Amino acid sequence: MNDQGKHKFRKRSLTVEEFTDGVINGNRAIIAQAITLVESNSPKHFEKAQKLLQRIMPYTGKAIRVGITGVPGAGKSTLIEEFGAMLCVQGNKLAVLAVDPSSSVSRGSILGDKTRMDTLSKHPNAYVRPSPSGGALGGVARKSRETMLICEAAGYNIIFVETVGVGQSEITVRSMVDFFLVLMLTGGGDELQGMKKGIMEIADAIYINKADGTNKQAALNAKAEYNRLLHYLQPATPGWETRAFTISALTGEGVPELWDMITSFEEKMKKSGFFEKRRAGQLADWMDRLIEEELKNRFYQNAYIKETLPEVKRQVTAGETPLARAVQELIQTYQQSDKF
Ligand SMILES: Nc1nc2c(ncn2[C@@H]2O[C@H](COP(=O)(O)OP(=O)(O)OP(=O)(O)O)[C@@H](O)[C@H]2O)c(=O)[nH]1
Ligand SMILES: [Mg+2]
Repeated sequence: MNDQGKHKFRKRSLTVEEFTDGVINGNRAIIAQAITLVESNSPKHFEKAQKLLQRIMPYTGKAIRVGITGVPGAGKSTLIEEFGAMLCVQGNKLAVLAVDPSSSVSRGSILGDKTRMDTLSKHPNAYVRPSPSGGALGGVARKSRETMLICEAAGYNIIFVETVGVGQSEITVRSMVDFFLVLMLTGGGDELQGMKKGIMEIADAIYINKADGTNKQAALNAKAEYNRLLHYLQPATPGWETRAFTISALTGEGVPELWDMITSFEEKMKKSGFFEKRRAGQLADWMDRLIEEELKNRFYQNAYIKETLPEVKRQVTAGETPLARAVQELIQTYQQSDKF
């Protein structure tokens, strides 16, 4: 665990009331501080952050939450910039967050390159926040989830959660958004590969980006191919048909239609009741995940376990103790020692 964040409060720290009022009034400086608070790993900040989250709860949940993924270079930043600018001009308030477990301050996170979202991050209606740095996916995602709630309470009516398309983080982002958008590229010849099947199964829409210039025809072909494949897959959202489209983040072609689709999705899902049902399910899943994580951390951080685990492991691998019995004994001793 790093305790970065601990030293960020040099000024007098705000009270929970001040945080709450500032967030609800959309005060950008306070929103930023509130996010730093929920991102902190210090137990003291944790308490305060939870109190803040409790207070803002009635103001949360009203935004449409959109997940955006795609391999590096797929055009996520370019699309968010273009799409985001359009939404802000229409009077929406947009928050752009990121989930990037591998990011570190030195290496720069996906949204660390704010320069690539230059126009958007300067727009008064947009709030762009890079991924919390470092740590395991679970921790990063929890923080992003809480950041999302802060943004909602601050009046942002559209939330984008960006993640880079490299495995587990996509599933995690899927579990915190209403609509999940996957950006794809043409070529590579692996359209048919199983690797992409997994991602197609959690997508609400697939967009073949860079459908411009000489690449346009290839993009149209890829779209047809994806649509053929999607036909055989179970849609990610019951009552919604996941389809493939072409788009150009660079020229903006297809961007207005993307928003039309997201709004019709929202309308349809709210009507069917699945919108609320999914959100409730997501919360229940997150709760299970947090419990698992918390229990696991407590176990491995327990002084007795830390001390004896290597020896017990040695006994098991040497064939001196049966595995299940060793585990049972460890847990029992942990439960007893944890009482103190
Ligand atoms: N021709 C064309 N180029 C595009 C389009 N969208 C993005 N690009 C270019 O593709 C490159 C990568 O785009 P980014 O938006 O940085 O991609 P990304 O998905 O954010 O990439 P990472 O941040 O590395 O994960 C840039 O040089 C963009 O200018 C498009 O629609 N058409
Ligand atoms: Mg990017």
